[in-house]
Amino acid sequence: MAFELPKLPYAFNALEPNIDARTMEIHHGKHHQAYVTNLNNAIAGTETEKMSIEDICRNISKFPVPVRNNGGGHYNHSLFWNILTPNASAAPVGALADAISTNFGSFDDFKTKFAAAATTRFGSGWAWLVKNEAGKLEISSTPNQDNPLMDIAEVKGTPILGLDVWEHAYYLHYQNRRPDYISAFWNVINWDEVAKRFSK
Ligand code: MN3
Repeated sequence: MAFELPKLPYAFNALEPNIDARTMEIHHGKHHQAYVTNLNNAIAGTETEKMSIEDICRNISKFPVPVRNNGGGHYNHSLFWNILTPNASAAPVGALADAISTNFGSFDDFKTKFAAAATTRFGSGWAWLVKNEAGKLEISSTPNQDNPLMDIAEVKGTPILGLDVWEHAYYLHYQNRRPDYISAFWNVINWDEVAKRFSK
């Protein structure tokens, strides 16, 4: 079965002023759609069509570059839309909050370290909060559309929070001010969804 563009769980303008409506519309409808279309084209008529996007990522070293770029693009953006919300709480609670404090010192320390990973990713890529195989939290960043599920990733595990730092994610509103976009990201995080991914 071919992969499909997931519906955005809120309106294009729902994340204003943190992420503008025009950016959301193009990012979801054009960029993410292109990853889905190109992934489907890259795997058409092969056994890969029967695989989940997670399993494709876990075995990505066996696939050609178009599957890595577009499969990663599809997985990453599907995660990204779901960890954003117009009804954000300021900070996580419960087991996730405890794990963040244990691993990074405090929630503020975590934010500083995550923002540094997002800011210093050269060119296009993503910053991640990862639950590794030992169940511990790690911060990482990946180039292009790679992600921590991939067998080629430096830090491997399950991504539970991700921030797209490609210019297409922020340039219309923030131009070259990536740090301002990263600051705004904290206002629109769906911590319930991140906690759900953490507890899995
Ligand atoms: Mn993107």
